[in-house]
Amino acid sequence: MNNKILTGIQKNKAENRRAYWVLLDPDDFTIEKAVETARCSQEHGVNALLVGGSLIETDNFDIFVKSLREAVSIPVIIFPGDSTQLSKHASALLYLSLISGRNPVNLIGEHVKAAPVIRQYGLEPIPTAYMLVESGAVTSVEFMSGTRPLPRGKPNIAAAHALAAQYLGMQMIYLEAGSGASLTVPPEMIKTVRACVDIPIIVGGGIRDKATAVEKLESGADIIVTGNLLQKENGLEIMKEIAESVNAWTSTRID
Ligand code: 1GP
Repeated sequence: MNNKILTGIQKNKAENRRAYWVLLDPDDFTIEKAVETARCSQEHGVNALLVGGSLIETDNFDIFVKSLREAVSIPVIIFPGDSTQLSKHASALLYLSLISGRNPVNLIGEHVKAAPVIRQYGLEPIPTAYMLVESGAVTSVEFMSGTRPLPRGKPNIAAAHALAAQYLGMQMIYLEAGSGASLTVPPEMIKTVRACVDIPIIVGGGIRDKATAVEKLESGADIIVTGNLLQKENGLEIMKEIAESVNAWTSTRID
């Protein structure tokens, strides 16, 4: 099985480099605008693009991914809300299991539906433990999955989930506050998870400025994700600042 993208992520982590990924939801962009944003992201030092959403209302997923892939050389990775969000044009797919919840559909059901298509497309699936963290209001992921998020004041519960995921063989942890979250993943939770797993940690949800992104890096995140930021008036400027900080990251790991 092809594992080029995961190998690259692991190599980055081994060399103590951090990464910045930008999420493009096909419902939020025309293809032209997405292509322009993708080029600009690459130019400013974004390391990969994610494509997906909890609920996608447009029917252009495949062409959206294909257009981005043709426009940029950084990886275009599917971040699927369900098994319908697949494209043979993607560089890889986050094979997300929503382990913070207890809904079998998001733990294994959608994976079974997607598996034959992933094989047929020759897509690289990256087994990723997706952990939804309480963030002040009901998020799309919480509502759509019918699961409860992890309590934000209980980092030990998050750490136990992450450790279980690592023991099960998952290759990455995604700590998710939810798109547009009012509260981001707490630094204490990232630190506690970092202290007990070796696999790369992605942190996203509600990151809208450089200081917050840096706080996540300092806590031990390997990869920062922003999505909604680009909908802000000065979103591109802030994206540039975050990319600079992430790419300039040199401090010693805290774990
Ligand atoms: C959502 O983590 C991503 O899945 C990004 O969240 O849109 O709040 O940046 P934002």
